[in-house]
Amino acid sequence: MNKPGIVIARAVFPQVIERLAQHFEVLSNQDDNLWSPAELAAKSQGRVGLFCTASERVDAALLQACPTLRICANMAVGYNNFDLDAMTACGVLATNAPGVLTETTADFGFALLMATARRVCESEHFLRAGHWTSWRYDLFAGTDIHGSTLGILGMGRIGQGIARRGAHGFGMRVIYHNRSRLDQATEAACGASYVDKNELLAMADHLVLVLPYSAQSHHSIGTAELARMKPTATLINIARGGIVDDAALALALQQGRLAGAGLDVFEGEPAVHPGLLGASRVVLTPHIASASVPTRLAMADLAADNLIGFLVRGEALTALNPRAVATGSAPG
Ligand code: 8YV
Repeated sequence: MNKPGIVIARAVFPQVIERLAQHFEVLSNQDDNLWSPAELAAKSQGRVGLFCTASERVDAALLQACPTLRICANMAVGYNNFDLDAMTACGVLATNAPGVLTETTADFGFALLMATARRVCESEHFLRAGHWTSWRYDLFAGTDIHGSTLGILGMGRIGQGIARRGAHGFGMRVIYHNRSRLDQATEAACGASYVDKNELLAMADHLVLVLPYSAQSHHSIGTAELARMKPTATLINIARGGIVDDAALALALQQGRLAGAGLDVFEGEPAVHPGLLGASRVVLTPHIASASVPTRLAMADLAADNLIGFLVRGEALTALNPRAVATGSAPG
């Protein structure tokens, strides 16, 4: 009997492909070619499952072109690449990969914060370029982390992980803003206090962005918000490109209205705003906050578990739109 077909849109750990191949006929993209939307639709023809990353857009056009698709499993916790309404309307289940990347991503948020505040990257470039000829009292003097005020915008799992590190590891005063306030016990465990967004902007010495991207969070940090921040503050974005207005940030850095920025995500990535590439007190990384080997494997395994769980047993682990299966009209 023929196995049902699935497609894996990007290169992934071979052992994950082997596991999926026990259940499915797998078309994978181990060469990691970046498929256009038309190529993705062509590769998905006649297949019931799509294993994708945040780089692949799943929208009405794709779903209409691929009426046999029943599930799209994202190897990412963020799912702004999914048009959830369209998926639900077409009866296509959407899954993401929450939980497994929380601590690794929070670690990286802190790495970026520390590298930015303590000017790790620019000082390393200076040394490698052979400019280090003598000690100076103010050579790459940065800002302190311990004892400072850590602001967090977006207080989901990863935000809470960053808060715990700041409050309990570095003796920071932690303040946060979120759509909804945490319960008292969670606030106490994180050592964090709720403030409104303007207070957060004005009080933070280091502001970390960890909120999901949506039309509502687009340019949550733009010219007006940057103007409210301390000129000595740093801004860290490990959430999504588009949450920060990168042109406004580049200008603020150029005008000395902010001490520095640590950025793992960018508007229009992998392209990076030239004003950010040219800025000195900026640490730039290529969307790697979740990139430890064990965590990336756990993310891939969870996406695979969702495909196997749903297509073999009828139940996914981390469904975003479970209604889709009850109300959808996709062929079985
Ligand atoms: C992913 C991420 O590595 O999980 C997310 O939302 O941003 C990253 O951890 C990336 O999106 C690839 O899917």
